[in-house]
Amino acid sequence: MWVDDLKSLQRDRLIGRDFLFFPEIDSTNREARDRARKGAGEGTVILADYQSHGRGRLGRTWESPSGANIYLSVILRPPIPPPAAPQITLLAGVSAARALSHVSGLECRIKWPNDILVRGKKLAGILAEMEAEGSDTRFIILGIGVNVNWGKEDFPPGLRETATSLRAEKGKEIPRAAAAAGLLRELEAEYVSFLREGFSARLRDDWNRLSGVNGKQVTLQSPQGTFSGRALGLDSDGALLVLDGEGSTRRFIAGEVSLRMENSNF
Ligand code: BT5
Repeated sequence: MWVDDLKSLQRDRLIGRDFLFFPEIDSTNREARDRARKGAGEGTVILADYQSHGRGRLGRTWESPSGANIYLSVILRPPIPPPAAPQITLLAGVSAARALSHVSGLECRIKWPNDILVRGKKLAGILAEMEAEGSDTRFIILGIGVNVNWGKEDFPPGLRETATSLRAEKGKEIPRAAAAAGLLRELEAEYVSFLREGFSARLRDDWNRLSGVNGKQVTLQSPQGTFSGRALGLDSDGALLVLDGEGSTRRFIAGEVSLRMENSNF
């Protein structure tokens, strides 16, 4: 069973020392949040084979068929102020892009703030949800969904043009245990260095190297309105810098912002 291999690999690590598997669940992020509220420890991983109500950002849905993909959530308790929480999405993006490139040989790129793309199509999504108490972050639920062996013929019609899976791109199956183990290993390494160094220049440079948006014309939708310009990359706090036609630069923090690339071929 692929999950048993995975559990034993994580036993001595921070991420995955408590590891729960559900053949079926509504949402691993919901389960992880409820457990975190009851005191479940940092590093607890909730993994599912199928989600009936997989969640994306801003009330969107994450398609989560059984037998093919990875749906997992990790409870994190970083000692950071709530405004720094989006940095967790950025470190997860670096970890996922690196791990999925490594296990598949494909070139996986980060689309700010929370997508992993291959050849311009969405392979994985990240949903980091924070709970704060005043100026303290109580916990962050880091949820990641990866399309591993989902067959193109099984994609819902609405996703055929925009989504992909490792198998669809490689033309062969990739063991889920290897993909998940690689992902958790990279997450552990990035999270441990984040705890030591915060959002470091090294992490920012790695993100910028793996970014599929830098240099591209983008349109951002935020609660404050729509803004178009050329994405320059992350600044030292992890905000995305975007240069508009008049030569002024605006900063965007991940959160309630959606980004569209004018030309998504990369
Ligand atoms: C995301 O949201 O990309 C975050 C997805 C996080 C999913 C994980 S799975 C484990 C954990 N438990 C949960 O309940 N959620 C997390 P967003 O950027 O809002 O993208 C959602 C959009 O992606 C949808 O509106 C669709 O257009 C598209 N989409 C839905 N399912 C997809 C899939 N499986 N593959 C690719 N695209 C998908």
